[in-house]
This record gives sequence, structure tokens and C-alpha cells, in this order.
Amino acid sequence: MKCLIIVDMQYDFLPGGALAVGRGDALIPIINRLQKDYELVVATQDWHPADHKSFASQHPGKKVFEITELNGQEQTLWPDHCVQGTHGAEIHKEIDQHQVEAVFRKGMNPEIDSYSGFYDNGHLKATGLDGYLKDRGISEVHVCGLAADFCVYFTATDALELGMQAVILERAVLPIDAGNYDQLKKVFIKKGGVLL
Ligand code: VGL
Ligand code: ZN
Repeated sequence: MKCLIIVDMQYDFLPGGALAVGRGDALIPIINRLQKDYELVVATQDWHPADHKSFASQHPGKKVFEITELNGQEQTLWPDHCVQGTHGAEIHKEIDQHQVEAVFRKGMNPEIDSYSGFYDNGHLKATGLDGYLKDRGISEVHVCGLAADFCVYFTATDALELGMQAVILERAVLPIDAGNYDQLKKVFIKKGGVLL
């Protein structure tokens, strides 16, 4: 059984948003057309408290996109984005959610970032997505959405490590940094992932 995971198609990652991925809105009709080919469709939602430590605003003197250390881990500092309850945190209204059975939120712990839909970046806490998919008999996940080089990549990689087949749908993802994504694709393939 195959599941489509729609990653973080929220206003803040789309043109006009706080951490916009260029032309991200072009993915909306593509993702809507894809859904009918899957037995199960779920989504993820980046859902940060206003004082999340991945925000550059929480580190006086540091700049957006600067790389720093957060509780022993490398951390890119982001503009404030996907703050709980704000418009920017909502999934875009044109994403068809008729088939979306569950939305897995992530990034609530202010002390740690959470790119994957399965775990925070330290693998300290699971979101429940793994158990949900296994309960539903899913052995293969196809991942689409934003951003290709962060939440899409880490979601797909965790799926592999959890014993599922994992596919990144190349026509339905876009990266924040294309060079970074090119490198990560090689790593993903080495780990047994598929680009389709
Ligand atoms: C994401 C950076 C920070 C993503 C989320 O959805 O790829 N990127 N938070
Ligand atoms: Zn985030």
C-alpha cells in the first residue's frame, strides 16, 4: 500500500510568505492531481511556538540563514515562520484536503527543530506518523511539497530508515537551496531512496 505525504504546503513557504520557496505555488495543482493515485494521503504542518529557537530573532546578534549550534546540533537560523495560529502556518486553501486523512504537526518544542514528519531533528520524540502508516498497512511512501532540501528530504530519509520504500516526487517538490538539494539527492539514492 502506497501513501502520499504532502509536506508543509503552508502560506509561509509559498510566495509572499516568511520563508517562501520560489514558485512553490506551482506545486499546488500538481499535488492536487497526484492524490487520486494513492490509497492514503496525509500531510505535515510546521507548527512553531513564537519563541522557537530555530528563529534568528531568538538569537540577538545572529542573522537569518546563519548556521549556529542549538543544544549540540547544527542549526540553520530561519526567519520567524509557521507560528502556531497565524495565517502563515495554515495549509494553503487551494490544497485539496478531501483525501487528507491526517495532518501531523511538528516543531512545537522550542528547543529543537523538526524537519522530518516522523521525528524532531534529534530523534528524541516521534510524531506518531510511523505507527499510523504501519497500522494502515503502508509499505511505500511518496513525498511531495516543501522544502525539498529540508522537510521533504528528512521525511523521505526517515521513512527509509523505518523500513519503508521511499520516493521523492521530483516534479512536486522545490528546494530552498538548489545546490544543497543536489547533494542531498545523491545521499538519498545511496541510502536506497528513489527519485521519480
Ligand atoms: C522547513 C525550514 C524550517 C521545511 C521548515 O518545511 O522544509 N524548512 N522549517
Ligand atoms: Zn520550521
